[in-house]
Formats: sequence, C-alpha cells, structure tokens
Amino acid sequence: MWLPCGCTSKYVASSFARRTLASYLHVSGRSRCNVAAFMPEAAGLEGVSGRAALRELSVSNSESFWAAVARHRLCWSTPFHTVQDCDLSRGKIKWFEGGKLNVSVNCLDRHVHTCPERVALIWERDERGSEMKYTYGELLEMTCRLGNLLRRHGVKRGDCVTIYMPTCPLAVASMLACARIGAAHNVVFAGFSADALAERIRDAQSSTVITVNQGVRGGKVTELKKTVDTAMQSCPTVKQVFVAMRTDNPVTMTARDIAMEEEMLKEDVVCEPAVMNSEDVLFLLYTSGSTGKPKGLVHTQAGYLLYAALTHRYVFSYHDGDVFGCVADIGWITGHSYVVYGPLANGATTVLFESTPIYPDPGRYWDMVERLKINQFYGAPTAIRLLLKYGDQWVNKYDRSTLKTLGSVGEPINTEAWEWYHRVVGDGRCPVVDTWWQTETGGICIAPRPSDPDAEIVPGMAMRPFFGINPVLMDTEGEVLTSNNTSGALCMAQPWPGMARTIHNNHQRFIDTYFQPYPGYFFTGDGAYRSEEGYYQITGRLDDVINVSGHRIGTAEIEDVVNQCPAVAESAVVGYTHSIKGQGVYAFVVLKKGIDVQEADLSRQLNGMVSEKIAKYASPDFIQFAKRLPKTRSGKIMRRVLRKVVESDLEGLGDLSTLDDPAAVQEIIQDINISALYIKEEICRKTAQ
Ligand code: 6R9
Repeated sequence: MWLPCGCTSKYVASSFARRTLASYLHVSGRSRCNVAAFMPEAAGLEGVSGRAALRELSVSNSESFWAAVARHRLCWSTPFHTVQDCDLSRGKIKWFEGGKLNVSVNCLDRHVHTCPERVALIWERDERGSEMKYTYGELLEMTCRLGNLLRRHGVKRGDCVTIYMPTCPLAVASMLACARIGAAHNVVFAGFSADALAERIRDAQSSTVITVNQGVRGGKVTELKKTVDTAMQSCPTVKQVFVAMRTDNPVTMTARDIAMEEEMLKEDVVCEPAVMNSEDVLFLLYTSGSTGKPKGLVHTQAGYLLYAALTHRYVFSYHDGDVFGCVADIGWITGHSYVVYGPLANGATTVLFESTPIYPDPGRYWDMVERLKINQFYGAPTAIRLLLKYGDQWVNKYDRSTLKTLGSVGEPINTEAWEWYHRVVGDGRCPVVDTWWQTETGGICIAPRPSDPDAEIVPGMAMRPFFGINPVLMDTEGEVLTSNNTSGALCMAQPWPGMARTIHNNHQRFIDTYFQPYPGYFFTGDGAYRSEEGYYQITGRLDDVINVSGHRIGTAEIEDVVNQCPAVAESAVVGYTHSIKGQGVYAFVVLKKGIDVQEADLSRQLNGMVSEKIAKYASPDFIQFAKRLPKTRSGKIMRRVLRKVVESDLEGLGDLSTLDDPAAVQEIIQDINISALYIKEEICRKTAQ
C-alpha cells in the first residue's frame, strides 16, 4: 500500500481561496441576524430570525438559500450565474450553472492551504490496532500523483474510471484523482461478483479500472484482482487495469495491468486541477431498481458536493477538529457522501473502516471509538441489531466519552435497536439521528437534526426534513395528502442540489422511474407515515426492491439469475422480515416438467449461482419449490400475495379474485409450513449467538 513519504506539495489553491473569501464577503456584507451563529452561511439572508424561519425560507425561497450556502461553502473559480434551472415533470435538474470549480480542490487544496498537517484520513485497517493516519498534505500528494498517472495513461476529462477496491486511502485518492482531472468515477462495491462488475464496467463504458491485488476483511483474504481478471473476459473495451498492493502477495500481471504504487512514485506531486462546470458528471453509482438491470445514477459536481458537505455539517453537528466515523463501505452512496465527499469538503478527519463489526470480536466498533477518539459514529441498523445480541459488556469495556452524535442509515431502525444504541452505546447522552435518504438523493433528506438542541427525538423516526427538502405524501389516486396522522407514497415537491441528474445512458428510465408516477414530483419508491406532529417515519419500499443488511437488491435481479438455471421454469423472489438483516431473501421456484433432481442439491446450486452472478448478500435464505405460482389472469406473478404468505399474514392476503387459480396460493401455504419452521429455527439460532 502507498505510504506517505512526507514530501511537501506545492499548492494550487490560492486563487480558489481568494475567490471564496470574496464571495463570502458578498453574502455577509448585508445585515446580520442571530441565525448566523448557528449557520454562518445564512448570515446574509434577510428577515430570518431563527432556525424555524431559516428552514421555512430554505423551502419558500430556496434559490436565495442555496445561493448563499453555495457561495459560502464551496470554492469557485468562476461564480455561478443561475442558481437553478429545474423542471421535475421532465426530469430536468440543473444547479449553479455558469459556475466552475474543482471538487478535489474543494476537498483537499483549500484545507492544505490553511492546515496541511491536519489528519484527513484514519485508515482503520482490518488488523485491529494497525490504523494509519494521512494528513491533508499527504492525501493531496497521493491524489496529484495518481491524477498525473491517469492523465499520462490517456484518461481524459469526461472518461469514466471504474474503481473496484476495498475502503482504503488509495481508493479515496482514486476517487479524488478522477475528480481532479475531470474524469467520472464508477465505484463498484468490492463484494460484487465478476459478472456484476463486468456488467457495470460495460454499461459505464469504462476503459480504465483501478483495483488491488487482494482485499482483507474479517481476517479473510479476497482475490479482487482475480475477480477483475475474470470480469475482463467480457469487457473487451478495458485498456488498462491499475493494481495497488493491499497485501504482500504478488498476483499475475498481464500486459493490461499496471503496478500502481510503483508508477505513482514516478509522477509529479503537483497536478493541475481541471476546471469543471457545475453540471459536469462527478460519478456514476449503480443501484438496484425493480427491473433486472441495475441503474447507473449520475451525480454532478457542485450540487452534490454542496449537499453532502452541508448535511454532514448540520445533521451530525460536526465541528472543526472532530473525528467523524462512518463505517460504510465506499462502494455505497453512504461511503461516497459521508466517508469521502462531505467530511473532506468540510476539512474533517474521516475514518476509513475496512473491517466488520464482529472482527476479531463484537467489541470492534467501540474499541475503535476509544482508540481513534471518534466524535460522530454513523452505522447501519443491521450491525446494531447484531451487536445488541452479543450483550452490553462488549460496549462497556471501552471508553466512549468522545461520542457526541450517533447516526443510523440504510433501513428502518426498530425501536429495540434504537433504544440500545442510545442507552448503551451513547450512555443516554448522544442524540441518535435516524437518517433517511437514497443513492438518488445524494445526501440525507430527513433526519431528527438539525433542530433545536433540546428538540424531541422519537425512536425509529427520521422525523424532520433537511433544509430545502419539501416532502409530500401521495394517496393511491395521486393526490397530495395534506393532513397529518396519515400514510402515503413519499415524494419530493421541490428539487434540491444533491439529487441525481439522470441514469447513465437512459434518461427515459430516469423519468419513468422517478417523475412519471406522480407528475411534477420526485417519487422516492418508499412509503412513509406523517405523525400528528408532522414527523416522518419511513414504512418501507413500495416497489420490488428489498433491503438486505442495508444493501438494496431488486427481486427481479435475483429472479433473472435463478431463471438461468436449466431446471427452472420460473421463479418469484420476495423479502421477509429477518431479525438481523432487516430483510431476508425468499425464493419460490417452479421446475420444468420432467425434471428429477434432489431439491437440496438444486438449492445449493441456485445459491451458488446468485453469489457468483451478483453477490453473496443476494443469495436466497430460503428456496421453496412450488408446483406453480399465483398469477393474475393476465399472467403477472402476484408477489404481493407471496409477500403476505412468507410473513404468515394470511389475514392480509386481500382480494384473491383477480387470481387465475386461487388454489395455487393454498398449495404454497401448505408447503410453507415446512419452510416456516426453518425461518423460526434460524431466528432462534441467531438469537442464541
Ligand atoms: C443511503 C442509502 C435507499 C433505500 C431507501 C429506503 C432505505 C435508507 C433509511 C431507509 C428507513 C432509513 N432506507 N435509509 N429506510 N429508514 N433511515 O441507504 O441508500 O442504498 O440507495 O438505499 O434504503 O428504502 O429507499 P440506498
């Protein structure tokens, strides 16, 4: 792995810094009000007397709000001339046009300019107690060398570079190096299989890939370079693969492969940043939808960075000097926004967590909190649920007095897990922020903070919309529900700078998925309840997407793989409630006529296929072989019915009159009793751990 050599860098940020100061003065030259103490970037906004008024203005006069914040928080090389140009009905979203900037300058150079010795990254390596720290100066140097290396190998502005790496400093430097030279990055979670990687490389039209020889997680070595080699067999357009060394074990290098660290050493430590337009692409990130094909959501430069930075600062109450610990992998949007871009834009010290919550023991997180003196800890409910089963002693062993805020993301957090997080991990002292957002939203949209320091927080509720966010609930007729104490489809009535701009190469799918269902609104795909007090609680997905340990997966993606098995006629995959993972995967499989196989063997084979074609986490927990599936008269599989069956909610089966043959449901219910025993068994086993 790249070791910082401590060379001093030359800085290119001075002109950016001067311009920021000028734009700040432009905003703050007008009247000041007390709101400035809480949010300095809002100092110039007239007539705002407190937080509530500020929130109100951020929605009613969102242009002034976002203009003031954008001028203050980002370094522009050319100021923007138009705050926004959006038309949700057409899926047109543009922010800060005319503005030019460089994201890596905003994340690195400007902090190096003021405090080069501040630690940017703490790499909490898989091997406990072997953490490594990288200052802003060192991270800038790494980024510049890598930017020059990519440029020398022909990567140009507008190209897309695929990054298939575990969470580590070189992965962060790779993302920032792309941003520096104007290339887009496409980070693929290192748990994805060769097929899933290849599909994303092809769809993104990447000709350059960055990877590591091997990954290390939970004490186990993963052969990432070998996976890339396999993927390359179906990616003829890839010209080069940069290979960094995470372990000392050499790997076979082909003519396409380039030893990354060796080549970086030959490069200059200064790399001229590309001057980017606000709406140029910053990255693609693939996520699952309700069809079999993952979608490459596109985020652009200024709006995304601004939104990640602002939410990082205010939702977590991050202050200068704090150590921010988001344990997400950089392969997901949470890693992009709250491990990399938000914290670095704010000059924070951010933790890169390479391990698992239970390696080498269930005290790993809290040992890390003590050792690294973490002030804000941001994790997933699935990990909290797992840890609470191991008992309080693993938490109490460690000093957690540095903690100020605890965050949760990725799926609903149940009350028991929330209470434990608050009472045991946070000693009852720290606000727990349940943050709702998505790959599509770029950053947190609904969370209990920011709000008054003593404002109530209701367990398991995301509660309050962030600045500039205007959520609405829709009824089944597509009408806006105006009253409280009601549930509906969660939509956003206004655009905000962090939202995705399109689906790579498929703007029509972007419109159809997010803007078609409720014309004029952005549809999130989630349902929500709004309480009497006006607080929001997310009730879950309304489409065929399930959430396994906080990872999104489309049921259609799994079905596509299962259906590839020659013995399978058809299948239907649904989610069911799982005590640790939130949701588990339940597959109903119909075999072709005349097939004579052992069901156990076939189950094993199907599980293997899903792990190999997608990822391990998508592999079914249960496979039930059925004679037929419940279908409508037009031949559509009734997944709604299957969902109720696996949840044992037979009363909630609803109207079965549209079914072609209601007896199909009865058959499945009879068989499921056997499977249900296994479900119970599994829950008992996990509980006993
Ligand atoms: C950030 C992230 C998005 C989906 C989203 C929703 C679920 C995320 C949640 C939550 C309830 C929360 N989700 N946060 N559900 N409460 N606090 O996870 O992005 O991977 O795109 O998933 O996750 O269903 O629509 P992503």
